[in-house]
Amino acid sequence: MRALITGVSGQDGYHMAQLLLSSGYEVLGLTSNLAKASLVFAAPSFATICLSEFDYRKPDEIGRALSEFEPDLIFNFAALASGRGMFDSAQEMVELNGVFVGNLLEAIRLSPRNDHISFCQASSSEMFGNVEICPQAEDTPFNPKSPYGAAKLLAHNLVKIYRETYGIRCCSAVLFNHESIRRPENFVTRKIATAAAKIKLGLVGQFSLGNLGAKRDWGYAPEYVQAMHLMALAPQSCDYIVASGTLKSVQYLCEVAFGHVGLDYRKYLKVESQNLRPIESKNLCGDANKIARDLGWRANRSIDAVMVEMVEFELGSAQVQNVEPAKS
Ligand code: G4F
Repeated sequence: MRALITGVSGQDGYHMAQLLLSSGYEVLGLTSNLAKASLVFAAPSFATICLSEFDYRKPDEIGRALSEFEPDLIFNFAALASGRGMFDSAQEMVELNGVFVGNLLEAIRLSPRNDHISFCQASSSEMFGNVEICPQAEDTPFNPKSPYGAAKLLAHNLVKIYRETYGIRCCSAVLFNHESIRRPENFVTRKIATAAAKIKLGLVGQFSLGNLGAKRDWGYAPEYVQAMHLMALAPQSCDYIVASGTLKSVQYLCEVAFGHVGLDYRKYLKVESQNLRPIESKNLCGDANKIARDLGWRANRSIDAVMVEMVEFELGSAQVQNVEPAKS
């Protein structure tokens, strides 16, 4: 089997590549930054991944990639994300997170192999915005509050339209927050884990966050790509909520991470307005019963365990970076 992954060097692209390669797939990873992707996949375990530089603004390129590589499965993680950046450049956001998915679906529709392709889109809980209904299920109405959420909703709707109108095998996974050691530095879990490790090692004296009271439904990224893999293989294409069903605050994550290294986060934290959002999506908590019923998927690893794993990883990385170079 052949799988194509867009946005391959991001957190989810990385975990999906790892899952598929270990399951025997041939994998083509598309990236807008080949140098970065080559570093990400430099480990010997990734020797067989094929990486290709890709311009997401050129609609023809995706058609060419489909006809040259002939994938059976396609996973789209190419997206501008995130953090406060959910409110940056609405135009770029709509082009990459929305219009590109339209181009991808159109390329699948026009492919002579379209019967053999199954496509899974990484949708987002940000599409719900500030919802009254909690938890959110597949039939909860969307009401995005950020350009990021609005662009993801465009893509989500296009997937549904191509499935229902043209019979394309395509689905969207409505992913709630999911974390791992591959999270980029601008996300709150990574910020907290790095701060706990560096403060413990005496490398920095303080750290800054925004809204400590913000609550999210946090899960473990490697499990969430497993859910998408199951969805892409399912005989019936269908959208699913992929979530843990548990709400925790940013403050709670600080307590877990700093508690793990025996520190009180309150002594080191500065709340800074630059980390606050113009609007905060609220009550984002997913009801993942449908995917549990249909495909047997459930979130297992708690965010507490994920935070501990992230702190341990950061302790290891910070120590390696601070080892004195050997004297010749
Ligand atoms: O870690 P975050 O930046 O993730 P966010 O914005 O929720 O986005 C992630 O989850 C979405 C799914 O719901 C995905 F669509 C998206 O691609 C991405 O995976 O922020 C989480 C929470 C927010 O409530 C934010 O206000 O943490 C709060 N927060 C508090 N202080 C902070 C900070 N977030 C960041 N990034 N930095 C802070 O200093």
